[in-house]
Amino acid sequence: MRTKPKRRKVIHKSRSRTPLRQLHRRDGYENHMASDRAVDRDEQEELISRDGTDPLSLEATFDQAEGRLQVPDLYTTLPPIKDTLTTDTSVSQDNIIQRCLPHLSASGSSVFSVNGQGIPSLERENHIDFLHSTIENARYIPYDSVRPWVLYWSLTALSLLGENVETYQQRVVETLSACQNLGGGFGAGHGQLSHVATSYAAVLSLAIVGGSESLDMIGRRALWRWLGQLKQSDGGFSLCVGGEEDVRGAYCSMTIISLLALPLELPPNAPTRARGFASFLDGLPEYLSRCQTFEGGISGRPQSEAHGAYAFCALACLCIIGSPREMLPKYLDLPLLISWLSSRQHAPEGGFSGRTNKLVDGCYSHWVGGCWPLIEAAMNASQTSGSTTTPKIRSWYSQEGLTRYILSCCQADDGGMRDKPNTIPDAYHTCYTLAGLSATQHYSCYSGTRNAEAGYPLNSAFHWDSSKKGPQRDMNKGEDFGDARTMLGSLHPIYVIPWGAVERCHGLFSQKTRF
Ligand code: FPP
Ligand code: K
Ligand code: ZN
Repeated sequence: MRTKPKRRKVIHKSRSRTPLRQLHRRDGYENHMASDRAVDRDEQEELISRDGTDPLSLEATFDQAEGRLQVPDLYTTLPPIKDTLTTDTSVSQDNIIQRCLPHLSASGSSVFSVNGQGIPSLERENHIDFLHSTIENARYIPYDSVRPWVLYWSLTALSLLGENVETYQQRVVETLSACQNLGGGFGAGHGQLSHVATSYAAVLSLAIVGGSESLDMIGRRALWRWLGQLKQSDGGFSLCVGGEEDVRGAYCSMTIISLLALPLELPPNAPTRARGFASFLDGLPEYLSRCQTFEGGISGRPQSEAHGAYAFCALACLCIIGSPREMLPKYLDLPLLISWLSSRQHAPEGGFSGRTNKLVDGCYSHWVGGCWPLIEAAMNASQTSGSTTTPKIRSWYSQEGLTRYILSCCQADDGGMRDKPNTIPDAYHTCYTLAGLSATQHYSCYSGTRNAEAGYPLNSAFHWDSSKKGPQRDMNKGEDFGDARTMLGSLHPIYVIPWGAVERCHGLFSQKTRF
């Protein structure tokens, strides 16, 4: 176990912490499924009276912003067009802008050093410390419902930060052995019902730490039989036996099936065999297609609201079934999807929201940001066979904006990454903000030539390559806007684990297509 290094806090600006930070500092564990601890209206009013300044007045913020000249206006000024109708939604949006502006203009980060362009440094050592202690704390009761997830989020984030996570092999195997059920799959803890999301997190965690013991402990035959019970007659998958169904079920199931090279044919006990299904793939792309909404985004189930997290699940699942160039245009209205995805990035905040009329949140750096490489791969289809490093379609979102949001607004003072300023950092947001930041630094490219190749039939996900874009290089502008110290490792665009972990898993199991 590493010893805690000395904090390298650089006090860059003469300002002390803003009252906002002191007022709303709370402790405790937050996972994304809990409601966000946003500063609400009452708190805003309390803040105005204590501080004596109105946080909704731009001037008050800007007068104190010493470094603002270094930051482009796009990230320091209000959007040029404002609807005059005031609603709860518009007030929340106004408030979040005011919470982000001091951070974006480099006046709010009292503890981070900023570069010449007003972008704070990545507080690597603090985040590493935060993640190691999160794994350490995962033994306690509050983590009972998310333990495999906490391992996955922490291990993925530590890998991105360049830490060697093999040291966790033994502990991960022990923890997850207790979660595995004889009837197949993993629950969140000992004696808990198997769930496809915890099974996904468990399988990915075992792949990340590596070692023969880790991957060999997975009961593949039981897992295959259990997954057969999740397959539904509309083509999708439920999350647990007899439980709800949404696109997470489809993505998590297909991730497990393809990474572990489980047979695609449904096990004999699968209920949908009686409905004429023979394969896990039957009706699946058509089901995902039905989840695209009138807005162009993708919802958790047909006839529901489009959300970035479900969009990633559906796109990644389609890219497991086949190549992006074949699957995405065939099953989705791509222009409409691109339009909706583009609307997820906000200015001046720079980050992504998960859905229309909602707020930016660091975790969508991955859920929304992770959709883009998959779409770009579909759009670059005609060119990829030539070169993987000079794509025709460069990034369709502002990488600079996202980088600014992540580094300015999502880094908690004492380590860990958060949803937005004044929320509590957690492993979930640390994982997905760093994954999003990493995707601005590396270009993922589909390199396969055809859909089905010899050997295991689901090969598409194993035909991706990664190349470095360079430190914080904006693919569209060709300019550097960050520095090399923010560079992170890269992740596989579909499995969201380090490339080596994917290769290890595929290498082992694609040879073992029989149990
Ligand atoms: C809304 O939360 C969130 C959702 C509707 C989807 C959550 C799903 C995930 C995070 C994806 C899980 C993926 C896997 C692979 C298991 P909210 O209302 O608190 O947030 P919002 O205001 O940003 O929409
Ligand atoms: K949220
Ligand atoms: Zn979030």
